Amino acid sequence: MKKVFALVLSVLLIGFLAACSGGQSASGTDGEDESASGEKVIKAGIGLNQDHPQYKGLLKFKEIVEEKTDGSITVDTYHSGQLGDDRSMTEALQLGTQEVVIPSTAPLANFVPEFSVFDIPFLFPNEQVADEVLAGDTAQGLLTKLEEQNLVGLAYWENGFRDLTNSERAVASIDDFDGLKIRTMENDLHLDAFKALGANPTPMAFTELFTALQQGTVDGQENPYATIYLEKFYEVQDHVSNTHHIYSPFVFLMSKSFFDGLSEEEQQIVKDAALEAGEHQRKLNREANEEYVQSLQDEGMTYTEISDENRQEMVDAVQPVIEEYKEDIGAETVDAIFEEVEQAQ
Ligand code: TK8
Repeated sequence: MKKVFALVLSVLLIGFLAACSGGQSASGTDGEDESASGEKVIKAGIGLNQDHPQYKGLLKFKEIVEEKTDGSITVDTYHSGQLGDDRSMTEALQLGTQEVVIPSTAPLANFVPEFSVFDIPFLFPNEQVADEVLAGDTAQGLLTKLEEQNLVGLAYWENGFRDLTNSERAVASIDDFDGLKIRTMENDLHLDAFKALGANPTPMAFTELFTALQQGTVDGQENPYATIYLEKFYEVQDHVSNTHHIYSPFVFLMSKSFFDGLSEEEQQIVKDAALEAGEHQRKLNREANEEYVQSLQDEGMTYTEISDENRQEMVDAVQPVIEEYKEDIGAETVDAIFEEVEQAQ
C-alpha cells in the first residue's frame, strides 16, 4: 500500500513541477506555441535587456498586434538573450520554433551576404542619411531577399552609431587601436576592418560579451551608447571614444512559414505594427543615445572625441577592406547604396 501511495505522490509532484516550470515569458503569458483556444502565438526574442529601447519597441509591437487582432494573435516577449543570440534566434525562425527576432544586420549577413553593405565603415554620415537610404530601393530590396531564407523582413529598426570602448587606454587616433583585443559581431567585414585599424578582433555572440569583458578575454567592444550604458558595460570598461565607425540597423524578422500562415488582414497588421513600433523605437533610441554619453562619464568612463583629422586616418585605413569585400557583398548593391548615400546628403 505504501508503495502505491509513494508512486501516486511522485506522479502528482512531477506534474506540479512541470506546470510551474513552463517557459514563462517576460510578458507574462505561458510561452506555448498555441494558446489554449488555438489562437496564434508569436514568440519574440531579442538579445538586449528589458531597459533597452529595442525591448520597448517590441512591447509596442505586442500592444498594437494584440489590440488590432482583438487577441487572436498574442505576442510573448523575451529579452536579454533568454531565447539565444541573434544568429541562433534567426535559425530558430527558419526552423519555425520561434516567430520573431530583431537582430543587427551584421550577423544577418551570414544568411544574406548583401546585408554586409551596412557594415561598410563610415558609410552613413548621420542618422538623416541612414533613414533615407534604409527607406530606399536597395535597402528595401534586401528585405525581400530574406524570403529565400524562410525569413520575412518587416522593417528596419535602429541599433545606431557604434562607438568603441575598452579597458586599456583612451583611443584618440588609429595608433591607439594597436593590439587591442576587440570583440566584434560575427561578421567577416567587421573583423577585417578592425584588423586594418591595427586591433586584434574576436567575433563573439552578444550574449557572451559582458562575461568576456569582465574576465579580460577581450579588452573592448563597440556598440551604441545606449547599449554600452543599459548593459552596464561601464562596470567592466574604462574608456569610450566617439568613433561612430558604423551605423547598425536592426531588422524586424518574422518566420516566413508563420507569416504565410496568417490571413491577409493579419499580415497587414503585423507589417504595420513592425513599422509603427520601429518609429517609436527609433525615437526612444536617439533620445537614449544622446542622454547616455554623459551618463557613461558620470559612471567614471573617460570620453574621447575623435578629431576629424584622426577619423579621416581611420577612414583611409579601411578603404582596402571595402574594396576587398565589394564582390562578396555584391558590387551592384555596394554601388547603389553609395549612390543613394550621395543623393541623400
Ligand atoms: C543584440 C545585438 C547587439 C549588437 C551586437 O542582440 O551584437 O553588438 O549591436 O545589439 O544585436
